[in-house]
Amino acid sequence: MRDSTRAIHQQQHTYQDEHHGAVNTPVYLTSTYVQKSPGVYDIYDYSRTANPTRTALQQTLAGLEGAKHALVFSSGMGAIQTVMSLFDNHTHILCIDDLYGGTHRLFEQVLKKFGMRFSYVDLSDAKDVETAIVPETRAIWIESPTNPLLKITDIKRIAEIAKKHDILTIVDNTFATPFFQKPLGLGADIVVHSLTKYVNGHSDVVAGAVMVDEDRLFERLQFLQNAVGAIPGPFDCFLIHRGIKTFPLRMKKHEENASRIATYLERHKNVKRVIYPGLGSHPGHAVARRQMSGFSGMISFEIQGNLEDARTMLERLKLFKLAESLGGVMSLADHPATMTHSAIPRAEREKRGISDTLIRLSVGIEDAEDLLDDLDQALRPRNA
Ligand code: P1T
Repeated sequence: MRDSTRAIHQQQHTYQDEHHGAVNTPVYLTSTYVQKSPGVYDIYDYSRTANPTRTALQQTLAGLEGAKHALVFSSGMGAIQTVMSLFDNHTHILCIDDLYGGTHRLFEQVLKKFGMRFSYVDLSDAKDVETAIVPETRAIWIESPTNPLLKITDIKRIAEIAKKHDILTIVDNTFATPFFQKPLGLGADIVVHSLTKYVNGHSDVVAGAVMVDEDRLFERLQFLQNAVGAIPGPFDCFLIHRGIKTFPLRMKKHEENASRIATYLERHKNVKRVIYPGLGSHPGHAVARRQMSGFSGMISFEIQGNLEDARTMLERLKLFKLAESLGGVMSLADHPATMTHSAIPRAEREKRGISDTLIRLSVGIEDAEDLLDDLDQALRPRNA
């Protein structure tokens, strides 16, 4: 089955309603299940451990990611925290030097307290990666494209280095989505997602996922999912599963619109630089072409001027809603320095290139002409 078919049909393969012939997996609003005898039951005993609505979603996600196993969580951060619970307190994690602000906050302000160490390097140079690996390194943490600077990492090459050192490659695939990129096929060991974004796609659920191929790793993560307990409710699972039916269709439109808008911005005189992996000017364009089947719907750009110019432009937008998050059908605009990445100290933020004039767009699936009109009126000079 191809992705567009799988998005619609997978759940009938996972769940067959023998009583009523329902075409969708019902919402099993139950916290517990009757046992035949103490400790004797078929599959389900308690809904933190497993729930049929969740199981059906997990199997569809595994199918889309090309993974053997998937687990879903109450948020992307819940998924990431659970993955980090695989490691002990002496662990060092080597990370790409541009990460979602919340992931950086979890690493620096929570996990460091328990003795874990993190370093941040530009993964584009293999030499830098090799020298940054220390005896305590247990994993390399990649986002590709990154949030918010859309840096591209050659996942296959990093996974080869990681294997040589017997450490895990973990990829946060939220921005690319399984529709455009399948990191397990490139050698990664673990893929994480914020399902809140493109996969659910309607800005009405917060959830996350972890996908793996290896059985032993899956068993350890399944144990941790139950032990930590960051699980989504059945209704959220139902909504995500419903969203997935149009996921491939939506991704094509997100990309088509983003590509037009990136080209428009690149020509605009009030725009200093545009970052979109689909543009020939992006330093990671060749790698992105190789490892992705499309460039997704996120664009970052710097406008001419200062913080006030950025603020004015963002306040003028009408269709693009000024809001955190991304990946929904509705276009959103974000100011990373004061919104999604404000938890990163200013000096570090600026060193990485998250300036006061950086704007991040999550391009939705509206008519591209309307989105271009909105950007056009917002980008006029501040006193015009
Ligand atoms: O919000 P949550 O579902 O917990 O997902 C966290 C997360 C993980 N990984 C990436 C790459 C992310 O972008 C996010 C969440 N990001 C935003 C809310 C944002 O606006 O960037």
